[in-house]
Amino acid sequence: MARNYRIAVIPGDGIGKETVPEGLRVLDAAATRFGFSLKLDHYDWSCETYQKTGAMMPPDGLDRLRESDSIFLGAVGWPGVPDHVSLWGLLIPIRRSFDQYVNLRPCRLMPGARTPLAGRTEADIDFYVVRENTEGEYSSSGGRHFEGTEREFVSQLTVMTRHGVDRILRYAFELARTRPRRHVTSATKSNGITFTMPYWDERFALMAQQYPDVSTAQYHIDILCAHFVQHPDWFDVVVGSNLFGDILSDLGPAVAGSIGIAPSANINPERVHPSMFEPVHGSAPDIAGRHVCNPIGQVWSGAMMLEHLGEKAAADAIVAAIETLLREGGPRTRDMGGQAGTAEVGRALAEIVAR
Ligand code: GGG
Repeated sequence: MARNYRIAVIPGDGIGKETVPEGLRVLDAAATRFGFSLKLDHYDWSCETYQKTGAMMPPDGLDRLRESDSIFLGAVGWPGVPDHVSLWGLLIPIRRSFDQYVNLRPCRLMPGARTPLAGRTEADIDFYVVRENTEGEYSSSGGRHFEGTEREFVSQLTVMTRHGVDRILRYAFELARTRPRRHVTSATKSNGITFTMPYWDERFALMAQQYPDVSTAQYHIDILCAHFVQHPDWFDVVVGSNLFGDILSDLGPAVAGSIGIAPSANINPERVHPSMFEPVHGSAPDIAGRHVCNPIGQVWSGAMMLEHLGEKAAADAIVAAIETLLREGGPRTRDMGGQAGTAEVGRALAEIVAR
């Protein structure tokens, strides 16, 4: 049977416009080698769209995306448009409308990558951050009150539903069962935040009872950040709320050598809706337009997309190509100590995948 996949492509802002073409180049090489095809629908939605039209995407944007098997996204955010406007205008509506409640973010020290942690090897840094992706601290509930007066104050609600907490915890435990160590760490801050975080802890303890074969640990987010740096080998699957998961999944790749290589998947595990694949990094206005950014996070996100689509062999070939390139001293961008441009790395990866 012909394997054809329809992919919505949104480069977005800044370096997203430079990394997405390299991601597509490598996906194209994988499609040719493994005998499937990708039909691409290109959408130029970005902060520029917002500046021209007052919205990050057109009114029928979500309906258009609904037609796709997956969404391949670059980065969102650009100076001149407040970050919360761009995020809530594009990324968050997609995550929420398509119930992409899992944000899966692998953190691995790749062969040949340089960790800032002295003496650490590949075996020491290899874990997943599982971030809750549709509720928690990212809530639109709150307000600005007594604006412009001395009594001015702002508030924002954190929303944790039993349904939302349980399903992300279950995903983390199920993921742990697929891994040799079978260990889940939970991140909260239950001493300072007295309703939502203790509730998460309670649900975590109950979920753990259903997985006696999985060991667990629980830390406050502050000391957990310290442990990421001092003891990255303690971690296997780390599950956290929307905000804590976001923070940990920048810190994780930083200890693994570069946030430029970190991929992520926004997954609707039930496959009722399309899932979305994007690098962890943002639009990086400081280096955008210079074609020096690292495309590996985008390329690796493409591998996660193929795995989700059922093209496991092609996904594995892309990850193996990244490992080969880094292990064998292939071209690398400045964030990894090299001098290569974005396209040079993309071309080298596509060449290895095609072999
Ligand atoms: N490619 C990821 C990206 O553009 N991130 C922008 C950002 O600020 N994301 C926040 C989030 O993931 O919640």
